[in-house]
Amino acid sequence: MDEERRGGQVLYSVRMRAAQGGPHERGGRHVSGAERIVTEERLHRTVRALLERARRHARGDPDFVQVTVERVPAGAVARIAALPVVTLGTGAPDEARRVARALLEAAGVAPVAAREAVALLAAGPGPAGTAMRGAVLMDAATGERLEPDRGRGVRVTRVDYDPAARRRLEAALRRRGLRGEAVRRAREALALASKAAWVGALAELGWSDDPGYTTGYVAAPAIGYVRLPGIKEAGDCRGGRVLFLAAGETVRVDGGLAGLIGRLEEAPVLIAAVGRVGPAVPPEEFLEGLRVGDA
Ligand code: WAQ
Ligand code: MG
Repeated sequence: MDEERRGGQVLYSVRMRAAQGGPHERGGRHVSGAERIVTEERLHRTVRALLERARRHARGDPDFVQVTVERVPAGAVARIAALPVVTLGTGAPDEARRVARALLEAAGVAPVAAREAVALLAAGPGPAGTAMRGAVLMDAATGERLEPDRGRGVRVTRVDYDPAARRRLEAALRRRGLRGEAVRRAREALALASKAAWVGALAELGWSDDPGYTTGYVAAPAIGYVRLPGIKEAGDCRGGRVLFLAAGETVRVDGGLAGLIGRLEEAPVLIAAVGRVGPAVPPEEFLEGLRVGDA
């Protein structure tokens, strides 16, 4: 530890979760959650920022907030590249959801599973249409749900940017016109999606459960991180994330489904490189580009 400290190599995983009506495991309603991996120098201000964020959240005023700090050996942290980013010119839920299904199919998800995932997020994927705290895991071939706990889902945690990559990404997002909250949301969703892709997810679909944020995304190694404005109406509190697994392969290798869930939740990852952040593209043009790339 002393040696790690002298080299400036001690890192901390900081995780926050907040709920209303008691802790999540006692039936509290999920309000917010966030993850960071930071140096010791940034530890205190990160804890403070996550606490502030939990307490000023559009989904409500939490009466339970937990902030967990864990030291992680720097040598155990994988350094990966973020997926490239593009924004499509979608505007309304019907169109954005149709484009989401087409993107998922281009990434190798079966049409039945792509349709099921969109319908699930539209209805609220948790019990009785509530928000989950984590993601749905879905068999990309059949649409079958694979996560062990349908209320909680699987949380992709212990992922963050190194400070230089984070600055470069934020500057690139701003150059493409993102402002304020959108920069943070896109940055965090890109981190999650890039880690999930690195762990082995075939594709991902997500949009916020927060009523004011209406841009969602589809991400996959094959197509990048594709932003879809207007995927839900403002005021709608339904949303979530679906990670698609090539389940036939997944359950056979490296500890199977449990091993994959363990890596999604626990393997520490720092994003050290940022890819291209492209200008807005009309949806049909982007989909056509994928078909050409296929041929
Ligand atoms: N791991 C897995 N699932 C998660 C995690 C996580 N760490 N965090 C949130 N979720 C799930 C959970 O079911 C939430 O209810 C749902 O996702 C939505 O979370 O580029 O803000 O934080 O502008 O509300 C997309 C950004 C924003 C698009 C998504 O999600 C863009 C967003 P939220
Ligand atoms: Mg939310």
